[in-house]
Amino acid sequence: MESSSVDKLSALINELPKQPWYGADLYNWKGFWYRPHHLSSTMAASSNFQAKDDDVILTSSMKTGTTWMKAIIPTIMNPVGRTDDDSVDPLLKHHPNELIPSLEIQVYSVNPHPDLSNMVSPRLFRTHMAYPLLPESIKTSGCKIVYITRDPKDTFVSTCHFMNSVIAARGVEPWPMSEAFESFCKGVHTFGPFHDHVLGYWKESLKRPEKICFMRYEDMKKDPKGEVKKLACFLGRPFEKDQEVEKVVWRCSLERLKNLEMNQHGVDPWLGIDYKHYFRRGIVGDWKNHFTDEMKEKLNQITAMKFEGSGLDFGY
Ligand code: PAP
Repeated sequence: MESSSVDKLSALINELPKQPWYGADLYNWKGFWYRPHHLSSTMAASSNFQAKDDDVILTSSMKTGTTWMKAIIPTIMNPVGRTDDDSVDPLLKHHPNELIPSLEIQVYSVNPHPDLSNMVSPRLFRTHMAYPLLPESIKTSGCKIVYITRDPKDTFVSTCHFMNSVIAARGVEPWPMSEAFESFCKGVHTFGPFHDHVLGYWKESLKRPEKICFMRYEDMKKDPKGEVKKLACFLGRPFEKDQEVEKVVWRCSLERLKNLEMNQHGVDPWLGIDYKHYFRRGIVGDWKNHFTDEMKEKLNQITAMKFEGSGLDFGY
């Protein structure tokens, strides 16, 4: 970026509301919270990305099961995902982050006008952008959006573990869960507020179910085969045989991915984060191991209030 653009961006960022989060600062742009290094690329992607009709865009807030989907969507879309030969599975050599590039973390992180002309269609992308911030062409073209969300209590616990592991590797003291919880309840966390993020996609998915497939982590855990079948139909890649679905579910399972060499020892080159941190317990209800009754009541109440009348709940 030219130095005058960098100066303009720094000036803009300095004007934005700011809050501390896990030893760094978050900035609020158009109602959502960002780390400064994600902000410029998010702005560039939001204004410059041109979607194609056959693109698939995976969207989510943070720690809601995105990595699972980053494995499943390419496996559904790639013909080798359904073959019997496991040795050709791209997941053996690539962490799911590498199979479906992030608009803000990868594609637009260096250049605000990247050349995407060599990408083979159908292109797969992911983003943590909230619905109102999505590039216009994603909303108006024929491309499909897959959104994944999760009970906010488990999302919060997953975020705590992930962020404290990430900052520990940089020598930063862990952020106490009680402080992180207050911040989450106020909606201050990367890509949040969680509830606004979820509602934006939920409401749009009700209006345009053929455009947005709204998925929940809990449904995936309960019936992975059924959910993967539905997703494959939505993406225009229905399965012919039950064995194919079983293959996709197994290849993308936490148990398998967690134990692959690449995911145990690799490092994300864009974020400098060990790949192993993306795979933890993967259970529904881990919040019960961390929450007091007051925390449960408080977050449940916020969720009930925010989602009131929307038809959306996490009643598990
Ligand atoms: P991201 O936002 O950084 O991409 P994301 O993948 O959305 O993170 O969330 C990580 C959670 O998904 C972790 O949950 P936990 O902390 O409660 O354990 C992680 O374990 C879980 N996860 C990752 N891969 C899978 C998978 N293949 N199946 C089920 N859960 C998974």
